[in-house]
Amino acid sequence: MISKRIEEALNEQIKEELGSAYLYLAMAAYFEAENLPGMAHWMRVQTQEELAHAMRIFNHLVERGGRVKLQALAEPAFQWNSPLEAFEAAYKHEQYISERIHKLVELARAEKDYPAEVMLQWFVAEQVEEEDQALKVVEMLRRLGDSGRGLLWLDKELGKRQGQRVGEENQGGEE
Ligand code: OFO
Repeated sequence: MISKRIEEALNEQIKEELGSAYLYLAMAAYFEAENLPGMAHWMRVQTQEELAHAMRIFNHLVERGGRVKLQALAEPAFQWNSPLEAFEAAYKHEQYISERIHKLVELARAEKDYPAEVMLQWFVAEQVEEEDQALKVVEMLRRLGDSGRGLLWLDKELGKRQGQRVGEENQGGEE
């Protein structure tokens, strides 16, 4: 069984992961509107990853006899002034999520919930990668400055990101 405190905290984190998916989906829509398909692709892959993160916690709760309670999501931003501003926001968001994960690990330790702690260790490592990925793009965009050609090159590069894209599941299949 799982304690009420951990159950609540994990439910809160499911909301945060779904909120991350919502934010990146909004960014995907922004990049689509800006005619930057590579960046939109990057954000669609990121959205799918966030959904998988939420489901990891969802499944953990189910396996532990906890109850999943989904919560309302805040409306994400709609517009950014530049690709740099969007990726800076993504980086900042990942730093925020890392802090939350670290707090959850502390809580799991305090409650002596070792299964939750082990499950959360995966997220600790994942967050290092999440921050690194976003920061790398921020740094490249800063280096490119106002170069339009540079932006198109980077868009192509980001379009090569591996992974499943959100919205791709039913392509060619039945609804
Ligand atoms: Fe779930 O890692 Fe990003 O937010």
